[in-house]
Amino acid sequence: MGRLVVVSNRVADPRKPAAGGLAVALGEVLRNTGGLWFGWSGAIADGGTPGEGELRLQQAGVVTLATVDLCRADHDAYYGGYSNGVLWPVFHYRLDLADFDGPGIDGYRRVNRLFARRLVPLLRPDDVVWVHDYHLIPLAAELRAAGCGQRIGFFLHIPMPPSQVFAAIPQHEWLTRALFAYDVVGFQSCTDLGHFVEHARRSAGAKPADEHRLQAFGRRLHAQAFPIGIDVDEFERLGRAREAREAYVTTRDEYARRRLLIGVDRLDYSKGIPQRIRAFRELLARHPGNRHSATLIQIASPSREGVEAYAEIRAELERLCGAVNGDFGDLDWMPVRYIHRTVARRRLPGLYRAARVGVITPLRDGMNLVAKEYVASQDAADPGVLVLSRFTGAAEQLTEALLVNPYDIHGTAEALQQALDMPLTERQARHDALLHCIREHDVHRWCADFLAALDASFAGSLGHHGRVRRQRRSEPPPATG
Ligand code: ADQ
Repeated sequence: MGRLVVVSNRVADPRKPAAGGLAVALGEVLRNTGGLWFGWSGAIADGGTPGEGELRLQQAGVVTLATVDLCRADHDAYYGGYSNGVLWPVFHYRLDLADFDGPGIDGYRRVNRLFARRLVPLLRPDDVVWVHDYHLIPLAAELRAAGCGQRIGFFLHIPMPPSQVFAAIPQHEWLTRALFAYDVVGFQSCTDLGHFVEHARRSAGAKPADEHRLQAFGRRLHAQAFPIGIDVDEFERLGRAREAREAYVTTRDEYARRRLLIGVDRLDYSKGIPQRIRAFRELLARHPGNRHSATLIQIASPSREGVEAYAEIRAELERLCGAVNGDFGDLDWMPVRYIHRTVARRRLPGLYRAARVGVITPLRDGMNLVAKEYVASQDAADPGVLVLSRFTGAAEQLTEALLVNPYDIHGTAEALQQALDMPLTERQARHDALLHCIREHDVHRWCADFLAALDASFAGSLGHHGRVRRQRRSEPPPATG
């Protein structure tokens, strides 16, 4: 394989453990190929010119980090406007929250074009380019328009909605065409892949070429599900380290007389946190034996605070937690501990391990890695129980979890009770099966499978086209489209 070039909205220094499993896995391949990681620096240059941004190069060992600053107008339109005001809600089936009338599309387009302009001079002919996530859907089309014939793959970390939902985006045809500029497009689950294939068929008349390939717009695209995993060994190592052990002991001692449930999320409306609090309330109401005992720790890290829908969910959550504590709490027992903070990654395994139940109930989630981290952190001799939303990508794999419909508050409350009551032998059997599954589908396999498909696809597309042709850039329809 040639040099790997990773492109994502944010760039992580793969040497820093705080970067997480994805950065560790990508960092490993980047190190082996002496690769390049390209993306937004995270800096917003006030007063900068739209469509312009300085490129910075920095060495992290053998890996080159290449970042671009964005001006305020570009950042607001590309990141807050189109990526998180249109694509994120629609891809999570939330048409009600999408701001279709906003001016974001122009900035989205401009920033993708800027990234392509800055990236092209850094590329070598045999590079393999791997683009990540919804912020960068049109990047390959921009690179192709600039004459890039390299292998380019795309992985969508969030769900792919059904065709009828996706088609609500005024620019959906442009987005579909843009995806066909890649050689490989990867999805988290078979459900997501099915939605994409159906949409490509309906809106672009795409025809199946062979098992994984679709033909449309004069190109062959390899589309496949590559469920992302965690680095199980790295997470287990974290769990054995001092900070995780301290977090475990402190939490276990503090809640010695309680039965702990835990939820860990970014504070996002897709994560189903208010529904989770309502289900916990229902548990206390319907099963009074849990009073003075069951305690839910909900950690929700601040996220996209500039976007309106996020301020609303924060206020709703504070209200709900306050009401549960007011109605059910006592001088010596607070039923819900809501923490609006990011917990250090090193402490997470200890917290997960101290909890008898992991409550992971998003309304919609591409995969959900917290579910996998919870399983990896358990004591195999006395493991906790995973209660998991059936609307996560993880539910396609983690079938030994207690799968719930998070909209069904009563049903979720009953599953929480079942988890709290589950006998040891059943907990062990389920945990064993879950651990086996997350080991088999870890982040290294995800990385290797995707890159193998990208490697193989190149031969296919060359065979088809004879040589890579410079493509015309396609303009998105106006925002009102
Ligand atoms: P996210 O929506 O951010 O990711 P998720 O997969 O659950 O969701 O979490 C990613 C990482 O963030 C995990 O390693 C987790 O430990 C960490 N994290 C989450 N909340 C935290 C908190 N409060 N404090 C500390 N750490 C926290 C997107 C998609 C997901 C997909 C991932 C990876 O939305 O569906 O699983 O990308 O593809």
